[in-house]
Amino acid sequence: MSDTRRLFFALPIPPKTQRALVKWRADQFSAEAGRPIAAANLHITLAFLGDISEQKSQALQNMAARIKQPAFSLDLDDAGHWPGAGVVWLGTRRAPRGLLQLAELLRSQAARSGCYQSPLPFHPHVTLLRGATKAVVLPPSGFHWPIDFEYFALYSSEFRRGRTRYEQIAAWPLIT
Ligand code: 2AM
Repeated sequence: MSDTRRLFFALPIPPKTQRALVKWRADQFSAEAGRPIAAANLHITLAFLGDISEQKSQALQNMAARIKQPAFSLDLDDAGHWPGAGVVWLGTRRAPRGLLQLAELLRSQAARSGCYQSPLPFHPHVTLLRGATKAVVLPPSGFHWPIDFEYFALYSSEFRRGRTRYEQIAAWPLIT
């Protein structure tokens, strides 16, 4: 049996906003646009770690626990489609400095611990639909989903019985 887990650091979307987003998404996208992500799985990835050992996970959690980063808010007011990845996403036109700093710190710690980090620029986003490989009509601009983030977390991702499940392993507060 493998003793590695597929892990990532992320900002969870608060449950109330998850529920509201899922309702809004149903009005904005046709059923053919792509596969909707379950409400409980909506998040913003900060750093993807890949399949890593328990030892490496512990070392990264110890580093995460030492991060002192002020809390921040953002407005989900942007939407886009990456047809190659088949992803329809929500993002923000003005990423808060605190979010970029937190992601940069976690990604550099991950890279130093040997976790491959994509050379593509970090683009904070919430994946709304997967399998969206054909042209998609995006919501007209003018929508706003304001969110206050007060903590970040480490998640495991497991694919079981045809479903992706994320489990929160640990969480750390941002400074308020
Ligand atoms: P995505 O939503 O843009 O697909 C769990 O899989 C999370 O980690 C998802 O948010 C996913 O981003 C991200 N992720 C998965 N594989 C990744 C990779 N190779 N590089 C960066 N992020 C990845």
